[in-house]
Amino acid sequence: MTSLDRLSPAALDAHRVHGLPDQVRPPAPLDRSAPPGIVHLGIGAFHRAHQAVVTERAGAAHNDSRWGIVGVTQRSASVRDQLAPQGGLYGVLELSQEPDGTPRTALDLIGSVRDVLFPGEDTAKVMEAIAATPTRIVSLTVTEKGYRRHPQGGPDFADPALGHDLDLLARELGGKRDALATPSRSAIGTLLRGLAHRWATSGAPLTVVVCDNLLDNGPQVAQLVHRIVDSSPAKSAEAFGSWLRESVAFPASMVDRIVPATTDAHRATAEHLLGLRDAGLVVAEPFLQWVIEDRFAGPRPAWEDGGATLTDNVTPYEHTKLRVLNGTHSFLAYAGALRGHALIADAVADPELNALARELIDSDAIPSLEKVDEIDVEGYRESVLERFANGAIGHTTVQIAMDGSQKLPIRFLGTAADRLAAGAVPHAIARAVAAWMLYVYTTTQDSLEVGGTRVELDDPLATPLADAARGPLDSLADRLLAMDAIFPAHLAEDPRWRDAVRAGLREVSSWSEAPAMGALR
Ligand code: CS2
Repeated sequence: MTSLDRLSPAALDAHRVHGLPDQVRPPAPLDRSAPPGIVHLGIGAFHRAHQAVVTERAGAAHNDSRWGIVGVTQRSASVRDQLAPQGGLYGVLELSQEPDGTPRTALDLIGSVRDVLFPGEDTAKVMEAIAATPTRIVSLTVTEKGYRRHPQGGPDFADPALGHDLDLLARELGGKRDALATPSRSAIGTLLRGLAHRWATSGAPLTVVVCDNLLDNGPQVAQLVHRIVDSSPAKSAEAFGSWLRESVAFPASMVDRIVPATTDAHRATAEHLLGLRDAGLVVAEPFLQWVIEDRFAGPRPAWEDGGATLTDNVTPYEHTKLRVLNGTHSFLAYAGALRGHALIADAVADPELNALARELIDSDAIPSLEKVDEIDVEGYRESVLERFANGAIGHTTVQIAMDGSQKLPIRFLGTAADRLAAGAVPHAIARAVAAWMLYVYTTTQDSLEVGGTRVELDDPLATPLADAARGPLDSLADRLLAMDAIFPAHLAEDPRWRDAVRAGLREVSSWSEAPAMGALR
């Protein structure tokens, strides 16, 4: 444990008198006592390296202190315990490489987070924060699984966590405040209950900015929210639903920045640069993109002056990013792990995988996209592969491989369906799905080792996936394609798709340079 002082506004002020290194960018000199204008659900590393940075830069550009962020954690109090002693202050360590491989580092100190709440102990405060009049925006990064959607679309009303939260919502809509402090069990439950509390108190308009990797994310979440409220048995649900439709906007947004898990080596690099200990440090590449539909119910930060793009049509940017970047990312994660690559940078440096990644982009992803003048897809392909090659950030294949059952429909299956509808067989996407299948097969048989570590399947559907994966390898594709929680019937029953996935599985199972796949010996 280092003996350095802990980062905080006071420690930084005392420390700055000695001057900060050029690579350290200090926080914006804003009034941190001003009432926060944003509540963010899911204050994980991605939010702190992305929206919170753009919000800080926008505030600095206009000396505008209205947009402090109240962060809400999901599963634990760790981020609150990291940031509270630091007054919300933390660093974003930017890591990249010069063309000759020399590491390039910078450290952004971010002060836009004003408070962090853990619903397990602070639910009433979360509800009050969402309802507070100065709050104009609620944003979310709760990952694909946080919305509790049914695989075939719409809310998953059979989900026990959602059911628990809808009971609490019904109580609040019935005017009972006794459950206000009871924690929700889902992120969308927290959102709904906070909106209900706002409706029941100030009724002030609000904008919900979804920042997760979902297609058409804002409108999709709006539909979920409306369908859930319309299904509520509470007498006042209809009035609440009308308020939602009239006063709460759900613009779409596309977010992009590669943010790996923070390691002790990252923390040591930041401490060496800053001279203070930062328990809330996050790590990122220099690249950052945020494209937001300019449809707000009230005031917003001047995010365009913090690096974001405001537009009236996010869809082409979303589709391009999810299918080209995230689809290739997931392919390299599964294929890379199967071939023993611990890092994405190693997987994309593997000549065979690099060629297959390019084939996925050129043969399937790009042809499935609507052509728009604003996006140079070939240039985007090169920039994505170059970003993946950034070995300085240490982005692991296993981190990206997480939650495949939630990511496949968004990153692979939409592309596959569009290509089949166009009369083409998406062989590259089928190969990527096959790599995921083999990843499921080997990890659930406890026989995949990457970087000297046994890999476990980290997925909300890990149990049914393990059940389906059990059995002979040559019928694995049929067993997994039969899972309607992942594969829609129109796709799973298409013989062209089935044949392509089976062929893909034979191919990836034959990779001789795959030391990692013990199960196939
Ligand atoms: C990654 C994304 O973990 C993953 O699934 O593909 O987090 C990716 O790094 C971001 O979407 C990049 O913007």
